Amino acid sequence: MGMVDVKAKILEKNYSKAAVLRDKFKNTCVLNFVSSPGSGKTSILEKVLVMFKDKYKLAVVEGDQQTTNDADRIEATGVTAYQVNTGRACHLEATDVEKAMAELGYDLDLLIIENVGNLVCPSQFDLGEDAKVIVLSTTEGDDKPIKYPVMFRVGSSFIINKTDLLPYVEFDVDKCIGYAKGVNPELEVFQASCKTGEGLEEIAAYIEGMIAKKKNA
Ligand SMILES: Nc1nc2c(ncn2[C@@H]2O[C@H](COP(=O)(O)OP(=O)(O)OP(=O)(O)O)[C@@H](O)[C@H]2O)c(=O)[nH]1
Ligand SMILES: [Mg+2]
Repeated sequence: MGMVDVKAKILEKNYSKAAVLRDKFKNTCVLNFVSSPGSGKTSILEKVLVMFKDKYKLAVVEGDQQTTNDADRIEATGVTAYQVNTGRACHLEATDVEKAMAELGYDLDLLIIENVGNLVCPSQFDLGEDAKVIVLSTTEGDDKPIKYPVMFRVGSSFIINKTDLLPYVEFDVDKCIGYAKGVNPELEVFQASCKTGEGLEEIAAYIEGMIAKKKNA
């Protein structure tokens, strides 16, 4: 089997596993957070999920190559988290989520999956989610949406994080949003700062809307 065939087989197998997961997530809103390393995925979750923990049944699956740092950070806020270590792999696969769910159980209103920090590979692996939430921080360059268009095409929403750093970096927010919308006009865009709290209420409202949409589907 050639490399292309091997890759196609892996993706095909992942796709059917994800379909099984999606079936089991009938009553659970599932959001897959994707970004480069360090854009602030865990920071956003730490700030937003505390608003939900007494209101919804929720859990987080954390994907990193190594350490339980992110799951520990989430658990410290009182939200249940399950850490997956992917070792050499640069993305989570449906089978990782399946294993996590065996621990967490499917009786959830909201499941957040924080993918491995990587703007490329996670775009190809369906995890049974309702939406991919892309995070990009202002230190990464405003042209990322056109350099990594595959991810922006498959994403549903886009958070520009670390707006508190805008005075110190060359990052044109309007240009970045223009690029992102050029790739995917449907993207819902948010601007946020985990330092100042800007935009976090709007992100919380978006997630609550997604939970309600899933319940009423
Ligand atoms: N100035 C500033 N720093 C931030 C903000 N959000 C996160 N950070 C910092 O950015 C660094 C990375 O944040 P994380 O939340 O760990 O990022 P992540 O996307 O979860 O990282 P990985 O899981 O490794 O991909 C930390 O030092 C955070 O304190 C922000 O809005 N403003
Ligand atoms: Mg993280």
